[in-house]
Amino acid sequence: MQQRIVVLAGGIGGARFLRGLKSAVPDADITVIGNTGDDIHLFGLKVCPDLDTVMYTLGGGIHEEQGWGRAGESFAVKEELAAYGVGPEWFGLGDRDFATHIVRTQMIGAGYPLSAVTEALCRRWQPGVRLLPMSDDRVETHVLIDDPDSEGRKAVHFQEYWVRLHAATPAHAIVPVGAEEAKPAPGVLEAIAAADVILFPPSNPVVSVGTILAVPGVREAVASAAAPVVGLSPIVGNAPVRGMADKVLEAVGVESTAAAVARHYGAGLIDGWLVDTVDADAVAEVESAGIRCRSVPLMMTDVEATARMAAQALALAEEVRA
Ligand code: FO1
Repeated sequence: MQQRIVVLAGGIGGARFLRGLKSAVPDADITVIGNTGDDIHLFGLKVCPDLDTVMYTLGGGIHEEQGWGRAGESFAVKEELAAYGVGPEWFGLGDRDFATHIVRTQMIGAGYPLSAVTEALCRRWQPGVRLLPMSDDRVETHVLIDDPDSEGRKAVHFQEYWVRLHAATPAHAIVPVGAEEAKPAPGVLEAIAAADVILFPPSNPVVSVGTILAVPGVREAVASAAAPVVGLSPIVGNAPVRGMADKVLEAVGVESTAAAVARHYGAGLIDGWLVDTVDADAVAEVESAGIRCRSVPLMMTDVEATARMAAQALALAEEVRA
């Protein structure tokens, strides 16, 4: 029987991992539960960066070097908006990408839920996985930062913190606004319950995987699933492999080490954890927290290296199942 794999994914790291996973197990039935806390409404359009990054990466449309947005992109619409004084200028929406957001917003306006819209968009891109948003309800991650104008604090949208401010100012709290009232999208809990293996890719543990787990019912479903749950550390040598995960880990009081992230998820949630070979010293610490741990190369330098990581994650899942 086809192996059923469920992956809780953020943007670039999750998408690249999925490409390796598909290459490692081309016949597997893969369901991706995508983070929608990074979603943002701009120019009247709904933009879903993480869903699109997964869809474009697996569908062959991604800007490879950048990791987000479309290959062969142009920015005429953005330039025209700027000529009218309409921003924000700090968020790079390209012309090709705009079309996706127009279709999505039009369908949502016509009454389709985000899960149905995502399915429709994937009909074009054929990502080779079933891509589900974590929820059809609006969830928006906000970051609490110092406000230099009032000498107090203010909340900004995650994209403003990440893209405009480059996560350069300390984050005091990360709040997935709307998560408490959100329901898992159709198929999410069913996929988790039916999974043979559940994987946490090297995505951001706070604003990507953490936000998916914040949707009521998802954490409980993962924790009580019959399937082994295995994660791959996004932290290598005490620093994020890419992105600025250390900034948001600090906000939730978690050190930027492979072992600390494993303990943050905890033995109640994950059964296995892969750390990079440079973090081999962390294996004993993770195992003492009740989580089976192995050190293997975790740099996603190309699809082959990523496929080997995915195969190691599946092997660890088999080991904990036994
Ligand atoms: N990341 C940037 O660093 N700068 C951008 O201007 C930017 C625009 C953008 C537009 C569409 C999209 O799907 C993603 C985009 N990203 C951009 C990536 C995104 O901000 C984050 O990397 C993810 O939300 C984190 O997973």
